[in-house]
Amino acid sequence: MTKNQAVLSWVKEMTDMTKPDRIVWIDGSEEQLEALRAEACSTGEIVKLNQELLPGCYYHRTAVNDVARVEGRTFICTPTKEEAGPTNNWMAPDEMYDKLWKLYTGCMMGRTCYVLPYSMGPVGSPFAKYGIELTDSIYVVLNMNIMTRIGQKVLDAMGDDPGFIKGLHAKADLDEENRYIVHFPQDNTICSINSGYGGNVLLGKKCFALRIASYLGRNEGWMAEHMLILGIEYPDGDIKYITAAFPSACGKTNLAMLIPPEYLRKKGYKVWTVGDDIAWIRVGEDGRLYAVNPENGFFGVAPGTNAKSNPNALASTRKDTIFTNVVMTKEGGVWWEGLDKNPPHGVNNWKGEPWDPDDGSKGAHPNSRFTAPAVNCPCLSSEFENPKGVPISAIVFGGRRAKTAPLVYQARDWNHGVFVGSIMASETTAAASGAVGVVRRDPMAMLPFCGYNMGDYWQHWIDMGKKISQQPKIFNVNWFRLNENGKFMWPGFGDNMRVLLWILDRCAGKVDAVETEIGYVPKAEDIDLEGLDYTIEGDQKFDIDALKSILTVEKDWWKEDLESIKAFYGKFDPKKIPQELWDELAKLEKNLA
Ligand code: GTP
Ligand code: SPV
Ligand code: MN
Repeated sequence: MTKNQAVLSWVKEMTDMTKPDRIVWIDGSEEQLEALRAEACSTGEIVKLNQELLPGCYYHRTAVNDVARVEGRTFICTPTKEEAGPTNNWMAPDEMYDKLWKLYTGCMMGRTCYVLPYSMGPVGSPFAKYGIELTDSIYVVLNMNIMTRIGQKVLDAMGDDPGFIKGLHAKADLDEENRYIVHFPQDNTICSINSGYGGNVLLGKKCFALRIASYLGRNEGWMAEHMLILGIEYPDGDIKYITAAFPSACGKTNLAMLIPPEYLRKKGYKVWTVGDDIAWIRVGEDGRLYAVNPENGFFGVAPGTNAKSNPNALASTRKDTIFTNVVMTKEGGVWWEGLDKNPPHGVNNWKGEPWDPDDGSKGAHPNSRFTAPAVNCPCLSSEFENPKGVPISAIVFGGRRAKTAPLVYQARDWNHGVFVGSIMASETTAAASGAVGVVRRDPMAMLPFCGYNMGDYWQHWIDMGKKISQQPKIFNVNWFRLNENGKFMWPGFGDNMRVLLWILDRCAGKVDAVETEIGYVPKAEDIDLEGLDYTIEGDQKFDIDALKSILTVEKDWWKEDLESIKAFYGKFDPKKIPQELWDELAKLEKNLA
């Protein structure tokens, strides 16, 4: 399928080591994929769902110990520890290769190795980057077929270029103790072993499009970010684009596909999805920032997705979708917590055990996922395939904070915006293994995804700012403020549009704001509450007073935060943190004094 010597010799070297019984090159043809689906069905790896309800859809259960990204076992193996920085796990490349090569030796015996050429970004576009993933999992091949562009066309576009990203994935024994997700940025290489879960094994996604790409981006003068991309269409047809970085399971897919409140829809407002998880960003000829989505599908959180919260995501999953760790119904349909109020009875939970929905246990894993083709999305942007990307008016950071962070605030300028991104914090979620609900610093939502020293990454942000003659404005949002009883104060979901419109009004210089210690906060009356009908709990309706309370900057909470920010910055070699950010920290401290 290719004459590319670098590809051929690497495939030979890796398969000589892993010793599969068979090597199958994936050409991307529907016949080949269909044969793989049939084979995976025959072994029980996937289950064909009811084709009348869900045409082209399949069901998969992962091993019970393998349901989320494993940050503790994810490594960035740069030549020195300093290049990986204090927020990444590190091991010397030689030592790590040694360890991995031992684990890989013979691990595909009795199995088939699939050689999967894939493209991040539209094939042939000047911004696309190509990879080859070797994997012994049909589930991985089928997911990558949805999430990326795969097959012969990618090899053709690669030609003789040796600069592809090498990815080796083996399920091995799914042994947690020997599970490794390892990146060698200097070698363009990713190694994944002993896992079969999404972000650990779909190597185009977090491993390539964020960790390796962030490293490439710094060297080549562009950015790889954990960001959704959406367009807001005004009644006059003008479309403005926003990117937003929220940590895992903090609302990117939902925001990317939001449906505006009815009064705005009636006026002609629309929202278009360009991407829901990753943005590759470059400076265009006109000095503006342009973003492309390197992916071709959505690997979305299932729980909480329903006809009201995210009808576009739900519609995207009605055909040609793979469901992982949800509940399969007797009819061969799917269910998860938050889909509707009628859990199926007499079926098994995501683990395959008999499950009683009335005993309070969950049927679907909290990090259960759908893998849906982007083309299924009813609000997919017509710019989705545009190789030049879309021009960005605003960059939004955000996290899941019960308190402290107000609903929205605006940074004073680019450097302050980089500071706002660098001090992002969020409560941990089920998207990664470990405790849930613990506040941790997660700069730019990249803590688990930055492929080099986070201090150098911040410097790259500062440097990019100097190259952009028309800088986007930078904001921070928090949809997750809780009241004393632990209830969400802000309605969220489609109503987030009200905040996005304020953000775009600020970008257009159409609305004033209040300057506070942390940046610009809206005047409550400038966030349009028309038609909003949300009850926080009991008889507490959301109104302008509730809005005011979540727009308030509580100095005492921020003083606490300041201490935690200083402790976080304190983990770095002070010289690694750009002086601009030290200056912003000093300003914040002075403002809060
Ligand atoms: P990853 O795919 O892990 O990167 O997650 P994501 O950032 O795309 O998060 P997603 O949109 O899938 O949302 C995760 C969870 O947050 C779901 O359970 C949603 O129902 C919930 N959620 C999303 N948006 C909102 C919101 O505006 N308000 C509230 N209260 N919950 C939200
Ligand atoms: C995330 O955790 O941010 C995800 C899911 O988008 S995974 O692909 O597992 O990383
Ligand atoms: Mn994500």
